[in-house]
Amino acid sequence: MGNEQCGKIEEAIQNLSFAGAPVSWERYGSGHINDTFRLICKDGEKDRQYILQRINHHVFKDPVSLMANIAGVTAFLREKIEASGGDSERETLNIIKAKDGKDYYQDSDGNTWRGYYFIEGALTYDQARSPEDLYQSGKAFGEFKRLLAEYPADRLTETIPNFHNTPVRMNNFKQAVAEDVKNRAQLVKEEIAFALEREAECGTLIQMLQEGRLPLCVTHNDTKLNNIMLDDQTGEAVCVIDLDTIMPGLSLFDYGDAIRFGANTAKEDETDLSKVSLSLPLFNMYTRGYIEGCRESITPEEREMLPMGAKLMTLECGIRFLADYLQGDIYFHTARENHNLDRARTQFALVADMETKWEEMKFIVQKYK
Ligand code: ADP
Ligand code: GN1
Ligand code: MG
Repeated sequence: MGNEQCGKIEEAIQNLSFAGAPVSWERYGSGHINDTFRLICKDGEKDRQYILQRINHHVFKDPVSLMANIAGVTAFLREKIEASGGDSERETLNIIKAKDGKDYYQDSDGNTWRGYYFIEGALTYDQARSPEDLYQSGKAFGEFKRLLAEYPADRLTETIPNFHNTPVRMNNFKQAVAEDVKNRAQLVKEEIAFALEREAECGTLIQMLQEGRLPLCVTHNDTKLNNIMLDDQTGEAVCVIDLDTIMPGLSLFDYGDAIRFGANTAKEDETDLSKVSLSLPLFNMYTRGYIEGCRESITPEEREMLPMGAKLMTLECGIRFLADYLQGDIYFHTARENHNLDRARTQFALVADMETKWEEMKFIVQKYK
């Protein structure tokens, strides 16, 4: 894709402190919410790359607090990385300041833009190339939990309240079914029934939190494989990215969302549902990496509930996609007709497959102490 106008992109580039002269930019990545660009600047003889993003303010209503969350967490991680002799330019996101010293730039249309140093020599993947990718990402998200265990969670603003509150998501879904603004509910009766049959389970984890049986942690909340940068040479996880939804939450949200996306044998929007299944080797490797990364920061009850985390995050994502389909595709970026419906169907197929593999999943999570 060539250079593309996106709102006030040139205004944003002028107002963020990128080194050198901007030469070109292109859309980058496969996220469903923000607009991401790779920007190239010429700095003397050197070409410098940056990430430039426009934050979706329909989804993130308070981008200023969101950026304060990211600035706080990345500063905290930077100190930890440097104290252990790591490379803080690669192992955490580094914000490019705006020319007025802020961590973002708000354009004259009210859009919020941010820049990051481009992490060189590493890439993200929409699907695992091998179980090792899952091991690496599990370890990185486990370490992320462990490192942030000491982060003062009261400094974080809840960027999207009730983000992984599955019962609330279920209620929103039921409302979308009842309102049926696009008259689509009749087309997806089976999918709606599939979700409603599982309503009683939705509150399992939130209830355990309320009873004090699961701890509230600092969580990432969007732990897709494509939110981990893997080193081109070694294949090792370099950096956890996409920090927009860092909030207090349950570790099971992070673990579960990663399994939902990374341990699926098919893509999130695959239309051939016979390709969708939970890969037990991928599930096994992510679990091993995650428990290793968490070390002592994971409790026995958290570990025991890992399969439920995987199932509920998959079900929840499915009902979010289906609700968006019913509402006329207003939340997630879509690239084709029925895109959200296709996504919902893969999630439900994956839930159904997890139900058949439940005993194996339970066995695997108990293997790693
Ligand atoms: P979204 O919220 O749209 O998923 P991300 O922050 O995950 O946005 O960025 C989209 C993609 O851009 C990522 O999957 C990754 O490939 C790439 N990316 C993001 N940040 C960086 C960075 N600092 N360096 C290099 N690539 C990055
Ligand atoms: C969105 O922005 P992206 O693509 O990383 C969504 C996640 C979903 C995911 C499904 C803020 O993530 O919650 O799990 O799509 N992010 C937000 O792929 O809603
Ligand atoms: Mg992302």
